[in-house]
Amino acid sequence: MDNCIFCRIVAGTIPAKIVHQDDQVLAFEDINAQAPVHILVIPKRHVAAVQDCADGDQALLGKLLLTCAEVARARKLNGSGYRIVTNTGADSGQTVFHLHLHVLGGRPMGWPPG
Ligand code: IU
Repeated sequence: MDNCIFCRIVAGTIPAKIVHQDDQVLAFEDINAQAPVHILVIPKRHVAAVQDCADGDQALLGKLLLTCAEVARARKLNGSGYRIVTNTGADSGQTVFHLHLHVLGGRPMGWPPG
């Protein structure tokens, strides 16, 4: 989608600090990090949010989670722990309507989130 900022990052027309990618998923540093480690993991194909996924997206959704675990492992977060978050819709605070999983770590997290 031409007007989607994350699709532009996938296309390479907007720069990002990419930490991992394959044919289906892309992981890059969040531009406004909320923790010492803050990485976004997205599908390369445009999907607005998890609520827009269907049965046929099961493998992709699993891959996104496994990619989160992989990037967290690469940042040595396994011992201390980390958080995986996906905001869905306006009330959640979603601001970019291309599905993304936040991987946050490197500091203790509070609960419940704000
Ligand atoms: P949210 O869950 O939709 O609120 O998260 C969007 C995230 O995308 C947020 O943490 C932004 O800092 C981040 N982001 C980015 O990394 N690069 C961008 O060009 C834009 C947003 I726009």
